[in-house]
Amino acid sequence: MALRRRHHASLLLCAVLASLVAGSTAGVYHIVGAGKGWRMPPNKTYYDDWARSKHISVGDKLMFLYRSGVHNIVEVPSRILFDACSMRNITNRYQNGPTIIELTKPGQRYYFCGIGEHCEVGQKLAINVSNVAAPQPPDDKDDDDDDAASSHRLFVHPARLAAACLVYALLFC
Ligand SMILES: [Cu+2]
Repeated sequence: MALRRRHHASLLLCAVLASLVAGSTAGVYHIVGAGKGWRMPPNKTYYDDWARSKHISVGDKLMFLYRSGVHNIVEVPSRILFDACSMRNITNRYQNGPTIIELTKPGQRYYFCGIGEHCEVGQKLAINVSNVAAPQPPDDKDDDDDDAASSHRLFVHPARLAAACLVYALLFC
């Protein structure tokens, strides 16, 4: 019984890692808020500033790093609801951190934290999803720490991990 449960856990882990790898070829992962993750920010424009520095397009993924129960993510359909931190008309709610959201459509998206007064102090993110992908960074240019490139670099490691996990799955699952 215990063995069977472990079996399930490892299969699940394999599936998650495999999907991370499969996904990483399709778009760019954006870690929302960079090093701060998803939390009450040091200032009200923190996530605005973060979003402004990014080119986010269809197929990209937003990764919200937070602890379940401490923060969550709600999505609302309009700027008015977003500005008011209003949960009157939520289109999506995510509460198990970390959360990865794949952006499948172009246009404006509005997210904020629905816990306490977190939204009021600036834990909110409005983005514009473009249907044009960011240009690929050329290989022969000096490495100026392009955002897209660094996002990809972050995922080299899980890719290797997943490869190892797939081998494990083939042998033991
Ligand atoms: Cu919060």
